[in-house]
Amino acid sequence: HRAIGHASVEKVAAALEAGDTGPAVPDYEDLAAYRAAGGYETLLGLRADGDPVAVEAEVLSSGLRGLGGAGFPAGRKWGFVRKAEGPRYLAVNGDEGEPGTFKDRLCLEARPHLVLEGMLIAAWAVDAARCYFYMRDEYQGVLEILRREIAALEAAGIVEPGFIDLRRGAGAYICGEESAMIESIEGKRGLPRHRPPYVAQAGIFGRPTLVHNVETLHWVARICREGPGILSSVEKNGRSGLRSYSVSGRVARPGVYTLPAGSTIRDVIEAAGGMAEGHVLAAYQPGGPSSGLLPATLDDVPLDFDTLQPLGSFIGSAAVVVLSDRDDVRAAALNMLRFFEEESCGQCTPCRLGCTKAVQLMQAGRWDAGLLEELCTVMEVASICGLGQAAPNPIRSVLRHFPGEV
Ligand code: L3W
Ligand code: SF4
Repeated sequence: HRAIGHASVEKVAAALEAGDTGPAVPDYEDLAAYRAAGGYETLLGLRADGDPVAVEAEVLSSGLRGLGGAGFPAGRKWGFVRKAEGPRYLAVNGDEGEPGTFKDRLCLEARPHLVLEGMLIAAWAVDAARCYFYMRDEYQGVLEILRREIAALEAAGIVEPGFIDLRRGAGAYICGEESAMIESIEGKRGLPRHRPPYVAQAGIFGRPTLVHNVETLHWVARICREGPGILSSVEKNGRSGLRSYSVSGRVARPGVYTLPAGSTIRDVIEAAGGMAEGHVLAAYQPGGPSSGLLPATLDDVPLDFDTLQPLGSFIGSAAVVVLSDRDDVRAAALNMLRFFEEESCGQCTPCRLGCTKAVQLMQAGRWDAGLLEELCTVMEVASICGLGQAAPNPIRSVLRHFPGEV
């Protein structure tokens, strides 16, 4: 993954030098190369004589959980959507906007057809009438790859023209929230919806919709081809499966590292070449700003779904940012709240005004812990969507783990 990431950087530099301002497209596995290695045989075999219920059972037995952040069992969604009356849709959430997350981009820049085959297998399993691929517009190279490869799939007769509808996001973090993404696909402003109904019952244009993150679909294709054991047989610290950690901050080699789900922050740092020279681990963001900050003393906790809950945190989309003794956790938490303030869609008061109020309170010389805690509770319990509900986490984590700093 890292090698491809760096190749992209070099290609961009070379293209700019040559006066080419079009999207820089990294070297990737195209349809011909993917098919030469057996790609799409699984999909075509399943379409010929597969049993969707058996495939769903395989995906469930692998333990695959949604890798956009919430970790909902992937196979269970298929059952909900298939049982609902058609027409049904599938949507791929490629709006990777969580600060520190870049795993989906590298997935698509390396082997886009694994994601596309996973998507088409899932679409077959729920009998979807159309797939909407919602892609972050900032990823211009990825968009170009998808345009080319969707056209190639149509030309090869693997999908009907128009079956895959590629949509571009417009830079709003909130459009990564599944119901806001659906509003955006429908051509409206990306405002999250209330649940229930879940999107599995009423999603795009009110129809049952299966929503999956990019990396989740990459694993669907691999599970169907290589068997559920590729995830379920990997064990570490009592956890099973694999996680793709996007690692940045004070490490020697930032990048995406796919490691056992039971890995600790020490394992992740080791995979990333250790701490950057002259830096000592002081704190880390385990899964995006919504997961807050944890101290270096909590370096033996498996960074997996559920394991961080007792610490008031969660792994989310596994966006690990490593902070050192030269960083200021208070400033980092303020930066996170400024991000939420900027990206709040403004639809509900606890989040819209709560984020602004939190930023004001966090700028005071000394944090008013009682008032901040009251504000956090209101935001957590009364906000419509995950953005407002999780925005208090950086504040609470600093109050809990770094009280001396504030
Ligand atoms: C049918 C039910 N479906 C739940 C479905 C639901 C959704 C999925 C998870 O994500 C995460 C947050 C951060 N019948 C159902 C059902 N579902 N119950 O399961 O749903 P939910 O509500 O638990 O979470 P969510 O709102 O989808 C929130 C993460 O997102 N986050 C940031 C993510 C950033 C990225 C990125 O940059 N790539 O993903 C921010 O908070 O971890 O846990 O499909 O419909 N009874
Ligand atoms: Fe919008 Fe924030 Fe309310 Fe979510 S919690 S609907 S982002 S205002």
